[in-house]
Amino acid sequence: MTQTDTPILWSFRRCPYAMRARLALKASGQRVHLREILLRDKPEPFLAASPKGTVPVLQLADGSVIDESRDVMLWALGKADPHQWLACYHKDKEGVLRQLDALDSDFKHHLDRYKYATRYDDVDEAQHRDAGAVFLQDWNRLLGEQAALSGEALGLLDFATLPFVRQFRIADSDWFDAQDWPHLHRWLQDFLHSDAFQAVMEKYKPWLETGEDIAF
Ligand SMILES: N[C@@H](CCC(=O)N[C@@H](CS)C(=O)NCC(=O)O)C(=O)O
Repeated sequence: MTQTDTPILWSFRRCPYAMRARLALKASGQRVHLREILLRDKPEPFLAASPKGTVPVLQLADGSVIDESRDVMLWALGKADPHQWLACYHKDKEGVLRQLDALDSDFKHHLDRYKYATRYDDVDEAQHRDAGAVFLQDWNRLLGEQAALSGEALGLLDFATLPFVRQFRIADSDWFDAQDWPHLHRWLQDFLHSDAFQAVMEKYKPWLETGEDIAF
């Protein structure tokens, strides 16, 4: 791939959607030029590529733009999938998309209102924590029955979900760690200590400050 063929990834380190995109890009071996942004100071070229202004955004050399994290994952893994992350998707596409929908809508809804309760008017933090916990409990049960959410091995569903479970834990790690979710705790901790996670969590200065693309 020549330099000019390399896609541009607009990203924000702490965003769980951007994390799942970076995880899939790394797993696929697909190289990109990463541009770190700050959500409070979005660069013009980023907004020009995708006016909705959410990260991640992948800008391809042919001018097309992918601005949904799951589509970035599917694009990268569609190019190369050496660890068979898409096995679950090939087996049951509808089922996987349904689970991603529930994660990105219902679970995220409760996560936001639990973790960032002060940003909302009149939300009951504990109620949203408990509603999120219903998902976590279910994932713990599943992880007691099989090695991964995706089936016998970690795959698309796991790496799409893990960054959000990490966020849920960060809201109150003492409470989270005290829950009787042994399989979920092991699954999350293995991820947090994995080379795969470390590799996508390096800190970069914002592109607006440096003007430099990061070879990612
Ligand atoms: N559905 C989008 C959601 C992406 C998203 O909401 N990202 C957040 C950051 S975690 C964002 O960019 N928010 C815009 C803002 O805060 O201005 C996706 O899956 O890519």
